[in-house]
Amino acid sequence: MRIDIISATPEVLESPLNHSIIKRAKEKGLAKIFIHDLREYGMGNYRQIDDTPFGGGAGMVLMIEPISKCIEGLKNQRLYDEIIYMTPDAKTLTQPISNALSLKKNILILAGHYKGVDQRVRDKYITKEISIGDYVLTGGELAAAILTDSIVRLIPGVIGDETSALTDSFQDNLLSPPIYTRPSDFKGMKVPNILLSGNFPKIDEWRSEKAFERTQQIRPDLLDEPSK
Ligand code: 6GU
Repeated sequence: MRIDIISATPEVLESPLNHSIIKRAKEKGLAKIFIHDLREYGMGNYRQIDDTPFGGGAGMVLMIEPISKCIEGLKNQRLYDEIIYMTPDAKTLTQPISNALSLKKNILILAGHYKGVDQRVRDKYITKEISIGDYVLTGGELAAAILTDSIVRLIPGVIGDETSALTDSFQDNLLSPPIYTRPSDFKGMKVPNILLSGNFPKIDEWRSEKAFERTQQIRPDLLDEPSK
């Protein structure tokens, strides 16, 4: 799978997408991730990429021309299954969205910045808009990194233990049960006996119970949603 990301501050994307699991996925050739610096497509000597909004108001707006040049160039080279714009004024990312995107071949992600992008970019190029939650970030870069991370880890072979991506919180509308590792007794804080018992059917049952309890306490809303 190939993911292209367009950003006005590509440095912000470098570190989160060059670590541990994502880094290994790239090295194994399971995910190809390319970051494009919008500034390289900027207008004039100053490589301008943003301007003040028509009609007035605070903040700067990313211009359509640099984005258009960048997107058209990429679209000429391959067919994109989705062109995604990261913006807080969109539907919130959920696990089923990441699951669906992980099955695609080519995805293009535009990270918004400043006040946002010219509406005509959205009208002309964008096939999907995604927010990562009901709060505002300074730019869409971290949101793009989060979306990319959530997609790439689902690609078969990326996570060593094939079952682990499927047993995550949210894959079955349940939060994960508590987990423990050595020592079994930390200053009197003991690991539940059942986990030391070797009785795996009982352990599974305990984990299901705890997952349900935790979900009821922390995210009862998940129990009302249809299973995905
Ligand atoms: Cl995608 N971008 C920004 N700037 N803020 C956000 C967001 C995206 N999702 C939640 N907050």
